[in-house]
Order: sequence, then structure tokens, then C-alpha cells
Amino acid sequence: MTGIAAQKKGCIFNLDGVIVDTSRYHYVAWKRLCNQLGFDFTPEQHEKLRGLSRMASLEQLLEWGNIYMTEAEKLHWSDVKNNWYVEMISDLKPGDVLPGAILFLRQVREAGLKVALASASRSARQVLNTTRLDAYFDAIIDGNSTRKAIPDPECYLLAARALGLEPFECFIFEDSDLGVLAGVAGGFFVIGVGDPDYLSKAHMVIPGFENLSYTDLLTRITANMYSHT
Ligand code: GL1
Repeated sequence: MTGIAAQKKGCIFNLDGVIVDTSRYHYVAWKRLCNQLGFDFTPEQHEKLRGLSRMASLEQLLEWGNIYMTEAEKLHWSDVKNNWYVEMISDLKPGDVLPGAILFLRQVREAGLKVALASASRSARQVLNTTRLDAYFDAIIDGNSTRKAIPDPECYLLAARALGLEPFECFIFEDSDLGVLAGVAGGFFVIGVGDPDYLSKAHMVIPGFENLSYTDLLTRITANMYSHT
């Protein structure tokens, strides 16, 4: 084993839109809230909310909608959105796991890497539970265990620490540009998952895990490194 394969001992995965197709439920719930408050919410705006905590998301939406709310009103409306979201994910199935994700999780574990989840969502454990993914994770850092939102790297640093690893020993898989920035700032090797146009600061970008083996990934990373020398 040489180079990057020998150095990396852990993988940290974001959840919504990376492992499970839950991002669309957040979108539907936020859109319903915006509409109820009298303004619209587009998929392009949702791209900018990816990875933000519930309260940070609401505050950004209120700014876009030009609406002032007291702290009590913000708590009320963020609860309303959350109730809609929780209702939608109550019957998630293993089939809601994104294509290739389970196989990839298995492969990194078989390769001897430790695996953590880092998500701003406070419902992350419920999602892992319902989709029966819990068993793949050695550590779970969710919105209940963090204080600082991305682009602060706190959630990833906590995840690496929970695995007993240093940032340079871990890959991060992340679908939001702020999450990518946070990972890079924390000293991790960050793999963007999704559209390269939104993830330009990642060390590399993959469209998803479908048809991607861990060995393929290492080969692509090595090829990428040499193409930049
Ligand atoms: C929060 C936000 C969501 C999303 C997730 C992170 O989830 O509300 O829109 O940004 O964080 O993926 P939750 O409300 O479940 O804590």
C-alpha cells in the first residue's frame, strides 16, 4: 500500500444528499414554509442552504424573504418546518439510500478504514435508524453534538476525534460548498459529491457512489495528483 491509501485511515460522510436522498424532503419542507410566509424558494436557493443548521437555514430564508421575526417566532416556525420534515421521513426505506452508498461504505470498512457521520441535521440518527445504516458508522456527529455551523470545521474535527484520527488521515465526502470549505479549512482531503459547479473548492468531485469502488477512487485521486505536478 502506498501514498494516499496508506495515509488515510478514516472516512467522514455527510448525510443529506450524500448517503440518503433526504435533501429533497428538506427542500419540500422549507418551500412549504416560505410559501406559507408569502414568498417562494427555488432549487437554486436550496443549493445555498445545503449543510446549514435548521436555525441558520431559517435565518437565511427570512433574509431572502425580507421578513423580520422575533427569536420566539423563529423557534416556532423552525419547529413547524421540522414537524413537516419528520413526518416525511417517518417512512424512509433502505431504498432511499443513494445508489452505490451501501456498497461503498462496505468497501471502505473492508479496507480497514473507520467511518463517521458528520451532519448538521438533528434528525440524522433517525434517518440512519430508519434506513438501517447505523451499523456502518463507528461514530456519529449530528446537529445535537455541534455548536458551530459550517464553514466552521467543528463537526468534522469532532468526527475525526471520535474516530481517534487526525484530519490529514481522513477523507470527507460532502455535497455542500460551505461543507467543502469547512473540511478544507480543517485540514482534511475533501471529496465533493454532486455538481462540480457548486463544489469547486473540493480536492476532487464525484457525481455520487454509483459504480464507484474504493479502489477506483484511490486510483482517480492518484491520477489527479500526478496531473497537477
Ligand atoms: C438541518 C436543516 C436542513 C439541512 C440539514 C443538514 O436539518 O434544517 O435543511 O441543511 O440541517 O443537512 P434538521 O432540521 O433535521 O436539523
